[in-house]
Amino acid sequence: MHPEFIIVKKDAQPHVAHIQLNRPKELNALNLQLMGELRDALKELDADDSTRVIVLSGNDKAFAAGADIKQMAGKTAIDMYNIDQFSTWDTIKKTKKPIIGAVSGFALGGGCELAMLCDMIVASETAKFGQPEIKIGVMPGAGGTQRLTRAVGKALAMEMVLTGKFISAREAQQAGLINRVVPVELFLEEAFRLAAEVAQMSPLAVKMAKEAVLKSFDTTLEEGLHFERKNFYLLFASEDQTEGMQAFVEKRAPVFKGR
Ligand code: CO8
Repeated sequence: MHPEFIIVKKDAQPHVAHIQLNRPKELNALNLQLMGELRDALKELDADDSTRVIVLSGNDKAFAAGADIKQMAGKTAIDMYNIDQFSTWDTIKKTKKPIIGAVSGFALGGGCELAMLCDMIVASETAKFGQPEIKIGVMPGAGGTQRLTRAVGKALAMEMVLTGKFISAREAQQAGLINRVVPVELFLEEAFRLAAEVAQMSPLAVKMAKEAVLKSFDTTLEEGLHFERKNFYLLFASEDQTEGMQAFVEKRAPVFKGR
């Protein structure tokens, strides 16, 4: 089945896939179908050996302006419970390969939360990040109170969540929410440049390193260090470790295979 609300290019660049959110008239509002399509595409790319890194973008005007308010407006608490849309988010969160968010324009509500599910974020100068749910009588539900607070600290997170204030790409970078800001005509190019850099590394080491960095968000330092050490040891069972170290000794570029 072809997705309707996303565009997937598996080999947008060697070893780099591109998923573009594609509901431009609705500013890429995240309805249930779009989120299901995104989940399925990420699952497929995660299982595909030729893909090492995934770039997730919207368009120049919007990464995503949030969950689809029109779809949610008439729902009851029991409807929301039964729809269980967060199981989709939980599956997306389990993607092992790195996802680079390429954000331009609005990244609001669920859109900001989706950007924060990415492992790195490249933003255009026009990007605006915000959790405006408070203005429509609710609050963030897909990690906005947790990931935002961990990224930017309590003071700014509380202000954004309680007032719905947007922050610019520059403010987001200063606060530690995103990796870099570039002119709007370059944001995709820069995201792909970063993706290409990561795609040159051992894909096994990249996945295990991502897993270990994310572990730091929900465990103690001692347990996190223990987890890191296990993954570190495990990589010594890979051909990529032999190749990487041999290549260093032989003063040549390594050829990693993900084994
Ligand atoms: N849901 C549905 N439709 C939307 C959304 C949205 N979140 N955002 C924009 N649209 C639609 C508009 O209704 C409009 O459609 P139409 O032309 O048919 O009226 C079209 O997109 C263009 O929007 P605007 O005319 O409003 O464009 P502006 O440039 O004037 O304004 C804004 C842009 C400021 C982004 C404005 O559209 C806006 O405030 N949007 C809503 C932002 C928001 O509140 N987001 C949070 C939503 S709640 C949420 O995300 C909860 C997350 C919970 C978990 C996630 C589960 C998936």
